[in-house]
Order: sequence, then structure tokens, then C-alpha cells
Amino acid sequence: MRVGSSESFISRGRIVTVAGILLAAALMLMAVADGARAQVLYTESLPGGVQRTTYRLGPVNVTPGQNRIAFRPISGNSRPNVNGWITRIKPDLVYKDGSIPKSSKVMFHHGVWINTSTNEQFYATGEEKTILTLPQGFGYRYKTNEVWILNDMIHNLTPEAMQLYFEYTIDFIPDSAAEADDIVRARPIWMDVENGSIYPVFDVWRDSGGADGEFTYPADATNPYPSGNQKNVKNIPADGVLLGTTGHVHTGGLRTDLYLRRNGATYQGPTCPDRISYDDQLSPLRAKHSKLKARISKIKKRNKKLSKKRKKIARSLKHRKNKAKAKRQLRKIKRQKKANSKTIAKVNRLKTTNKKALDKVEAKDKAERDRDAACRSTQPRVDEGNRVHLFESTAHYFDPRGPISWDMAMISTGEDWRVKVKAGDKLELQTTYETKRASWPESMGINIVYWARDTAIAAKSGPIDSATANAPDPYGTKVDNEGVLNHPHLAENEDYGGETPVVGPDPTKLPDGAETGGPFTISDFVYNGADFRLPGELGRPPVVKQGQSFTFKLSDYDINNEIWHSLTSCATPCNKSTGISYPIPDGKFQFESGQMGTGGAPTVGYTQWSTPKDLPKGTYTFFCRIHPLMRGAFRVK
Ligand SMILES: [Cu+2]
Repeated sequence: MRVGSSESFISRGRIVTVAGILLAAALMLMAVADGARAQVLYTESLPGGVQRTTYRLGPVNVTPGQNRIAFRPISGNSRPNVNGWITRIKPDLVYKDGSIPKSSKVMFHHGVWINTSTNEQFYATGEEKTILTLPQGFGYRYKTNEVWILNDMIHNLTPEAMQLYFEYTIDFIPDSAAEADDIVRARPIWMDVENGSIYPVFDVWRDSGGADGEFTYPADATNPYPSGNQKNVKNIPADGVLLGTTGHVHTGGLRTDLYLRRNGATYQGPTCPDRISYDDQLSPLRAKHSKLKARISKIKKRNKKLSKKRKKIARSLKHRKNKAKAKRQLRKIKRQKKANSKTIAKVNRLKTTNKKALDKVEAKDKAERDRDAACRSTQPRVDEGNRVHLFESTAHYFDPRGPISWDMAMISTGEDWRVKVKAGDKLELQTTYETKRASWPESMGINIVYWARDTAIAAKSGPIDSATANAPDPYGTKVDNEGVLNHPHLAENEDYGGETPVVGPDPTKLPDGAETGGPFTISDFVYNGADFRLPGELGRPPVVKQGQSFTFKLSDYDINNEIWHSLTSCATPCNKSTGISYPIPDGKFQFESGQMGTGGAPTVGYTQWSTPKDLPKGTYTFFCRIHPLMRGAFRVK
């Protein structure tokens, strides 16, 4: 990992408690300039007493290049106007005419729906646009007198200002509907590997983690929780049943894994018969096989030598004085070769016999291993003593280039996923990112887990569905299953980039620019003095001698207008078209400035940054993670 000269980049996370977040939210509410007026767009009646209503919140005046965390009230007009039950929420971010912007232009980076009356973060979505669907018969309790706040982050990747609206569809069963009596109260548990932070991120560096090219947080992190507080763990406060969950990861993310720990619990499931080991039979057969093989090749080598010797003698036969002696030698070689060939044939027969025996035992061994694996795949995965695996929420990438883009959806638990839990149980979350392709700064790992207390289930007037009634103990029955895709491919993600026309020439082929390390000022979405998109001499990479660094700073305009930028190394030439999966942080030599800016998350708190001094000679390309259209280059000589 290589980061620049500013130490604070590593420890920039501002840690606050949930109460702190709510206080910050209340303070920022006063500062929200955007009117939070909403419209009810349309509403329809579905079976089961469900009203499906689409609301709008906005307009939101999105400033050029913004990547800002905001808190805004979700007023009475933009949510149900009677008490009842929420069973589904589907999010979007739209233009005034209802069309959805391309993800390569503007992204709904995060949206967290906070109920400050109950202290619950009950719904969250990000670029992956997760839809919350509670299982049939369960609902999130809603009252008109509660205070709702939307904590959102709209990421404008372009220099253009725009007006957008949050648009979301809520399925709702009003208390007046007969079906409302039968709804069981479902509650959210916010699981987050960096829980408690207003901007709960961690950095993933290329080639970090395991040899498998994966980095798991917190397991693979060095000292992830210095305060000793296991942020990725939450207590279950009462006996109940888990109902469903979906993960949230950023680009590069592969999955989240949800676990449960119960003090003193051990594996209680059906046991698989011990695997029969064939090692005692296999090892002598394998040893014999390689020994015989070695013996054959040794004799073959000897024969080759003899052939060479024979040829040499035969060639020189004319000139020899003692022809008889030479002929004797030739006859002797012939005899030796013949004897060797005989030995080879004999050893080969032994080898064949042995190989047959070996194949037989190997087939038995494989069958036994397969049987054992198949049996174990039906058992709960209990590790580290009492930690049992509950669900893997996999990131499914539609992007043909793989896990490097936002063209993805998470795998959610299926309709029948249920887990019986007890008061005092602990949920634990971890998340895994790929580390072969690139670095992934500012990553997240979050799951909202919905559950119902046993008391709420018992209070239900109607019959309980069989999945809930028979919710299995995770130590006795395997509960993790394949799950279901949260949503299909979304058209707004079809702008991958990485193609021609290029945004500028190949900077590695440009002549040297000015001999200076700056400071270079970033303004108007240009790395002035080091931006290879500029024409002619202006676009030539600046040069320093090895051991020196380049310094970049934000313009006063950008600082004042909260236009934050990064310098993130990308693989040369880094000059292809901009899209949701190009460029990515895949520079051969990694450097990363962090999100330069001030005023708290998501910025690093400084506005000037210098490149590492240990850059090897060469031409380096970089881009801005916030505005990937920005590209720059410099050269070390
Ligand atoms: Cu930028």
C-alpha cells in the first residue's frame, strides 16, 4: 500500500454514536436549504389490503461535482398519512420528468431512512438500489407522528448542476384494512462493519488480504477496532425470529457474511459419518509410482548417452587405426542398450500394475471425499467454536467486466429464510472485497437484518406461516441458502466506459512538460499543469527527478463550493472513455490522496496533497474517484 504524505488519511473516520448521528442530523436539518416538499405521484391497490404509493421528495439542487452527505426531513406529505404497516420500499433518484439519470452521471450514493422516534435506521439503499421486501405477514410499524429523516449522499460525477428528486414506492397496509390485524411487527437491526460512524468506510488495497485475491473486513484488517469495540457485532435483545437481510457493498465488493454467536452453543446438527481415509494406501502407491517413473527416465537417459557414444565411434570408424577394438566397443554398446531396453519394459510393466492399483484407490478416495462434502454442505457451518454462518449476501455483477462496477445487485434472503434466535445472541457481520484488479478506497459492508420478537409473533391474531412457526435453530439446521437476486439489471447502468474515443492522448508517449513538482491547482475539474486532456504543451506531463514529489491543491473556489477531488493512480494509459467501470484505481504503483476537502466526512480534512517520494522512474497516470472524467499524468526521471 502506498499513500501520500498526509498521515491523517488513514485515521480520518469520524467516529460518533448513533445518538451522535441523530444530533448531527438535527443540527444539519436546520441548515437544509432544499425545500422538502413531496408529491404523491400515484397510488394503486394491491391484494392483501396493500396500497402501493410512489412519493417524491425534492427538488434537490445538486451542485456541480457534489459528493455531499445531507440530512433532510421526510415530511408528512411524503409518507403515508395514516398509521399502518410498511411491507416494501423501492428507491430511485429521478429528473423532474421522471427519467432516471445514468449512473455514470449521478449516483444515489446512499440513502438511509431514519425513524428518529424509534431510533431505527429502517431502510437503506445505495448505488445497488436495493429493494426492501418483508416476508408476507410482516410489516414495519409506521405512525404519522414519528419523525423521519433521510440521510442521503448524492454523488454528482459531472461538472453540471442538476435538479433531482428522490422517488420511492412504499407498499403499505393501513390500520383500517382488515389485513392489518394479522401483521407481525418486524424490526430492523443495523449491521455495519464500521458501525457508529457517520461515514462508515474502510480502505481496501490491491494485493492485500489473502493469496486468494480477497480481503475480508475486519478479519484481514490490522487493528480494525482500536477502541476495542467490536463494531461489527450486535446483541439480540429478546427471543425471536430473523426474517430476512440484504447486504450493501461498494464497487469491488464480493459479498457480506452474516453470522451468529451464542455463548456455550455448539454444533447440534446431524453428524456426517467420519470420512474414510485412504492415505495409508495412497502414499506407498504414490511413492512407488514416482520411484518407478524416476527409474525409467534414468535408464532412458543412460541409453541416450550410449546412442551418442555409438554415433561418435561409428563416425570416426574410418579414421581409426584399431578398427577391431572400435567394433568390439560398438557391439558392447548394442548389448548394453538391449539390456537397458529390456529393463525399461520390465519396470514399465511394474509401473502399469502399480498405476492401476493407485487409480483404483484414488477413485475410492475421491468418491469418499465427495460424499463427505455433500453431507457437510447440508450441515450448519459452525466455526471458531460457536460462530455459525447465517447468510452470504453475494454481489451479483451484471457488468461483463466483473466486480469493478455499479452494474450489480445484491442477493437477498429468500421468502422462507428464518432463523430462531435467543436474547443475548450476537449477530456478526463481515464483508469481502476483491484485491486482484484494483484498490477500493472508502468501502462499506452493511446489512439491515429484519427480525420479529417472539412476543410480537405470539400476539398475531391469525395463523403463523410455517416457515416462522418452524424457524430452525441455526446450530441444528443449516439456514444459509442461495437467496434471491434483489433486482434485475438496470438500464441506467449501461455506460461502462473504457472505450474509444479517448479523452486524451496516451500520456506515456507525450514529450516532457515543465520541470516542476508544483504546486498544481485543481480547478474547473482540471488538474492544471498535469492534465493530459489539455491541448498541446499544456497537456504534457510535468517532470521531477526521482526522490522528489508533486504537490496538488484545491482551488479556493472548489473548497468554498465543496467540490472535492482525489488523485488516484490508474493503469496507464488511463485515457479511455469515462463510465461506471472506467477508470478504476488500478495503477501499477498505487497512490491515493483521499477525498481532498474540508468540513468533515467524506473528506480527508486537508486540501493539499503530495505524491509519495519513492516513486520509481516512469510516467504515472491518475484520475479523480469523484469525477472520473478528470485525468492527469506526471513523470519521474
Ligand atoms: Cu474531482
